[in-house]
Amino acid sequence: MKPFSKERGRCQPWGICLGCTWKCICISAVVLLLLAATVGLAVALGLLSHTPVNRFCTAFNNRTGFLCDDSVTCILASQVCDGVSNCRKGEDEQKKLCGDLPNSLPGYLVFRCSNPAHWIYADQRCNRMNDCGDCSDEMGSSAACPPCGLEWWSCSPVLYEYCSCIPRRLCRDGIQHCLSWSDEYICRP
Ligand SMILES: [Ca+2]
Ligand SMILES: [Ca+2]
Repeated sequence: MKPFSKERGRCQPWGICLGCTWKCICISAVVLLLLAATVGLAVALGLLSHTPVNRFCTAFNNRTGFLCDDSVTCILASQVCDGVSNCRKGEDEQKKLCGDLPNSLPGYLVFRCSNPAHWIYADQRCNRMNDCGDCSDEMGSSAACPPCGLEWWSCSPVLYEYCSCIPRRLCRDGIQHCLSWSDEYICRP
């Protein structure tokens, strides 16, 4: 009867067995498990560091925002391509976003004014300021802004910077801000 060969059952460095012993099967299983764990970790890390596909987010005061790579930080739309890195890795200033404004920006970051030559960032719509220059970002069906709200007084302003609401703090300050003078005679700050 042929004696048991020590070669039989020996594991090669890469974990392949020449024969079949329990020790060899165990070592092979451990190697496979380690490989699987390494692959799993790599996939998990890859997913974690993956750039968010949809960067739309809502910043403070319900304003349209841009989601940074960390998937947590939501900066204002108007902070994208403003020359300042607001996201940790500067992804709000990358060339593919800012190379051909506004066409290189995702549509949700842009509001087109009535005048086709003018555009503003989406968070400047309905902020009560006349950013378009013709108030199309504050009045009309395209802007679809909510009523003035408690902090504002509704009137036709005399100042170019406002459209249909003036800050209530300007009421009764001795200076006309509404065409009707209602800020000085009716409104209470
Ligand atoms: Ca920026
Ligand atoms: Ca505005």
